Amino acid sequence: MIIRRMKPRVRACLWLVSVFHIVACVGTTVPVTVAPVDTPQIIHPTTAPQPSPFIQPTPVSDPSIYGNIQIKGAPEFITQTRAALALLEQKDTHAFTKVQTYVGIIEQGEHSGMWAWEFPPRYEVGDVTAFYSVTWYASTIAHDATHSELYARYQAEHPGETVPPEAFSGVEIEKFCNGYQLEVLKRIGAPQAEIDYMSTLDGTHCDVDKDGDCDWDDYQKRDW
Ligand SMILES: [Ca+2]
Ligand SMILES: [Ca+2]
Repeated sequence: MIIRRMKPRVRACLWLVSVFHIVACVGTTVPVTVAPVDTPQIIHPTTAPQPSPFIQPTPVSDPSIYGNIQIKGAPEFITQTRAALALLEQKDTHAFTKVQTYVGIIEQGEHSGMWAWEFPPRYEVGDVTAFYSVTWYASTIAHDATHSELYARYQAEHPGETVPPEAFSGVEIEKFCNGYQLEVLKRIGAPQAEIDYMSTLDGTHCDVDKDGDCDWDDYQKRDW
């Protein structure tokens, strides 16, 4: 009797449940759970910059700056120096970090030498060295950064003292820097001829006039 008063669809459903033990009827539209109602969102005003409708021009980076290093010279010197620094960055993280720490300026010059006592330390490079090859040039930057590192370390350990030449230059120091340069050449994939040449150096290459020392006369006579 109660069933009779129900809507025909519900009645049929209850009949199906009782006869076939169907646990649910298709068509029962009463929702089991209440659907979540969207709560109104409070939009706070923001001070963040809004996207500009105009495309901002990409700032043109200065090619004479590479990390902490300023490169001074002709455009082709800057290009070559960037290639050498990029090679170190890609293939030899240790050397790249050292170079970025102990060299502030790489400048095209008459000869190649490290002005470790300047602020910032400056690696002057002759064209013979810079344009010999990118691998060779990169290895010389690492070599001369080692001179600068030795200078800076002595200075840090002996505040107020003049750094003696033997702390960062001379035959023994050259041997040390050559050893490091040889490792760098291997790590950056230098040609075997450059690795072999480096292996033959005994640290006396700085004594150009062969009078037993590495002084200003030798620097002036450098053809690299
Ligand atoms: Ca000499
Ligand atoms: Ca001399």
